[in-house]
Amino acid sequence: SSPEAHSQLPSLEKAGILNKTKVSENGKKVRKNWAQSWTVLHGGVLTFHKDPKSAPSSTSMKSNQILPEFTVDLRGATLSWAGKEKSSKKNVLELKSQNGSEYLIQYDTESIVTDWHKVILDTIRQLEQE
Ligand code: I3S
Repeated sequence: SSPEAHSQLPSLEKAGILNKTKVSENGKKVRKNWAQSWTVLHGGVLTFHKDPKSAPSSTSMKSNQILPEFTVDLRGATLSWAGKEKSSKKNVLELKSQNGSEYLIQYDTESIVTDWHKVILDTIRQLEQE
């Protein structure tokens, strides 16, 4: 592809509420911690924000402030529907980043998850084309 195409960020954008947990970090399993997250896809990066309810409220940090918790670079990432062995929840996606972190993404409304599945997969494919 052309240098111009390479410098172009993926155009797909989406935001919404999902349930998410990290399940491994740098190839090492970590304990699940399911929490709701304001999730934003922009520029080929998925950002999960902290649940405002769980954020510490101090004088310097208003409890209603939305703070990023994890960012996942979708370049080289893989996405699949998680099997029953990964979670007892329904509509669960498994996202693996190139650097060896794995996340589960879930929402009880199936159409919400199928929409995210499509947009994340399309973004991964856009990044592969560069
Ligand atoms: O894969 P696991 O270990 O069965 O995941 C469950 C646990 O993380 C559980 O918490 P603790 O065992 O740490 O207390 C969570 O409450 C469950 O939600 C996890 O399983 P699901 O099937 O919901 O992903």
